[in-house]
Amino acid sequence: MRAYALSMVVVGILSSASSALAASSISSASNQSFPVAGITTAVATITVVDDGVAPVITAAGDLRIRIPAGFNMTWDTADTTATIGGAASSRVSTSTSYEDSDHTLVVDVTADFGPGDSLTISGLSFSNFSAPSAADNLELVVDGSGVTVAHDDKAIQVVGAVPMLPLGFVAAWVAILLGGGIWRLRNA
Ligand SMILES: [Ca+2]
Repeated sequence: MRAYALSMVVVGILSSASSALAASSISSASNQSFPVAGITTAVATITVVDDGVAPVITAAGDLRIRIPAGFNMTWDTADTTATIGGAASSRVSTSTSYEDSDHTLVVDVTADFGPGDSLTISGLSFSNFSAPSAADNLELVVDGSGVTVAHDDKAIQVVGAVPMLPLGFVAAWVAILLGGGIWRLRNA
């Protein structure tokens, strides 16, 4: 048990050291929360910024944005065209593809990024909110190894659906209760 705890500390130190080295970043415009079984929903604009000194996003490695393993939603794979902006917009293709059972968005990088190059990605959607998932973060992957180099500083979560009464049903009951009250006042 003690050895396990120690190894977790070592892993923690190593992972914080590697994230300190990789200064590329990913940031969604906002947190997003989705109801279970909710409709396909547009992603908040995602901004990716490469390291200001030693860029790591390359034509060979491409750029992947991954929904965490076990998180109960997918990218909307019917949408294969992203809206791309930012200084590095000419260095990627707007045509998207998906991997990893639709958990990973692949953006084809066509030319290596320069120091501090930024990219915005929008016009895509999330789908298949199959069950509740606790708040988590999108992951940025910049080569085929699948290693996460940065986590989104905003959160995603799937929340249990709140049962909704049809509006007409609610309105009818309000009318009945009000009507009953008025009848009682008149007949008091
Ligand atoms: Ca490429």
